[in-house]
Amino acid sequence: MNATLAPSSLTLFSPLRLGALELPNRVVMAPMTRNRADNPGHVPTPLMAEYYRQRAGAGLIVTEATQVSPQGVGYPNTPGIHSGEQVTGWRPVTDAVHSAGGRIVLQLWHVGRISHPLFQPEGALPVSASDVKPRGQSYTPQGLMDFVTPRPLETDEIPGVVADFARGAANAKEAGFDGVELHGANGYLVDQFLRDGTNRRTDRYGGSVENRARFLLEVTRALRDVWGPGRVGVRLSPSGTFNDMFDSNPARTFGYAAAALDKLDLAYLHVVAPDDADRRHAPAGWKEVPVSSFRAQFKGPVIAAGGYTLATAQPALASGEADAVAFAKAFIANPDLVERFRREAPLAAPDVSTFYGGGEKGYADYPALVG
Ligand code: 8OZ
Repeated sequence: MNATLAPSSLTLFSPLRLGALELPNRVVMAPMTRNRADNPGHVPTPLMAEYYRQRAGAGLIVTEATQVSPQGVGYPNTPGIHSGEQVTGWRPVTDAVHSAGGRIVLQLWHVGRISHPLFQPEGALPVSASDVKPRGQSYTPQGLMDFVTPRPLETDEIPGVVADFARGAANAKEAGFDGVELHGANGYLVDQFLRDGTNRRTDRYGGSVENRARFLLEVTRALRDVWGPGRVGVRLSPSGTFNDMFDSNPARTFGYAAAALDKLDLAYLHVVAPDDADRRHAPAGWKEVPVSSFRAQFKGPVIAAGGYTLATAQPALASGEADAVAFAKAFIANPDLVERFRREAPLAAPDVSTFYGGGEKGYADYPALVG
């Protein structure tokens, strides 16, 4: 087991081994889309290096979701990991975090149907598991537009998409990351294959839970082949309703996925807990799946995410629900979050208007308590 202390004596400040990664504390910086790669090549910028450097006190930084191909883009100004310029642009980010004593893994992403022809090469249709159109709208460069009905990937195209993820993993290695996390959550391509609300396929990637999990497992194995054991994490959101997602039996679907992932030498499983937004948007038949439900199937370390505070994270560790806890909004406004937690200092409130895009304001200008 990863934990060397009895669960009851664990705190957020206890060290933790996640596969091959050694964390000095259990406070993880959650992946957050910040839309600052504001250039035509979707190249990470020096400002991004400064933003991540400021947050190197985290036990582990998981970067913002990063597309593995031009087809995988679905929002303005998100960074990629498919071109040489992007690899060169990420290098100052990993160097800055490492020089400041931190660890950083890159989150690999393909949005699938949560794209729009305006983001796609030659205005093509976005791809997905099946032709199921999400309700809602896309934030295109020309403003909000209704989502479109995606084009189901042909069976023989799927190895090419798996290869895009593998190339992203190899590029992440070249850029100096400590590992990669597969974005299998929040209604993007991997999740679109996994859940039966978006997967109506009749080939070996659809139907049974074994078939729906095949894409997730093929991609994860490809990442493991690039990185070796203990340097690949996977993020899942079993209760998530964001991006119009639904599964008729999430405990079974995600229980199967967790058990299969248990055999793939992961660094960790990253589970998004149900939150109030999921409950508000819950369709008929929605079932909440607690983070702790996967402990039986997945024996490795678990990172819990989704609305935790210092007050709720400590019991989550002490009870054995999770081995580490990821914080999102708190890390936006408190670059030295671990230190603030340690001192039980008050937290600064983030400015929502600068979450998604803009420059330095509301991004790299939140002060630390000291220095
Ligand atoms: C908020 C806005 C844009 C993208 C996710 C990558 O939900 C995202 C995302 C969140 O995982």
